[in-house]
Amino acid sequence: MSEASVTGATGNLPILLLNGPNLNMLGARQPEVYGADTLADVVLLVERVAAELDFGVRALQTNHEGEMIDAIHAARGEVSGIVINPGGWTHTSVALADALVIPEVPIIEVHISNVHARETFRHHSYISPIAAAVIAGCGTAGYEFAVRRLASLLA
Ligand code: DHK
Repeated sequence: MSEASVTGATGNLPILLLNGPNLNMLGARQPEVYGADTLADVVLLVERVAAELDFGVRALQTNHEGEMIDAIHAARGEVSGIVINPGGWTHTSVALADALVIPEVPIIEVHISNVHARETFRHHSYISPIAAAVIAGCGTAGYEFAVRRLASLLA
C-alpha cells in the first residue's frame, strides 16, 4: 500500500514528505511510543506549516522500498528539499541513503520516538550522515520542526 498526494502551487518547488514502512499505522501502532496522531494528521500538519512558509508538499508513504527509491529518483529537479521518516529502513538501508543524495537537495531526518533511548539497533542510521538535520523524540511535532528548518536552509 502506498499513499501519495501533492498540494500547493507556489513559486517554490514543493517539499517532498516521505514516510517509510509501518508509518501508515500511526495512531494505532504502539501509541505509547508513536503517539495518537495518524499519518493523515501528520500530512495535514506538514501541509499547513509548509503553506505558511510558501511551500507546497508532495507526500508519499510506502511499505515498499523500491517504490520509495523510484519516488526519490522522480523527485530530482522537482522538489526543493526532503523531510523523511524512513521508519525501519533508517537502520538497514544503504540503497535508500544512496537514492536520497540523487536529488541534491537538503534532507531532514525525522523520528517520532527518541531512537537513542530505545534498542541498540535503532541507534545507527544510514541516513544521518547525509542529512542536514536529525530530529528525534519530539513526537509528530518533529515534522513541523523539520519543515521550518528546511525552509530556513532554503531561504
Ligand atoms: C519509526 C519506525 O518505524 C522505527 O523503525 C524507527 C521511527 C523509529 C520513529 O521513531 O518515527 O526505529
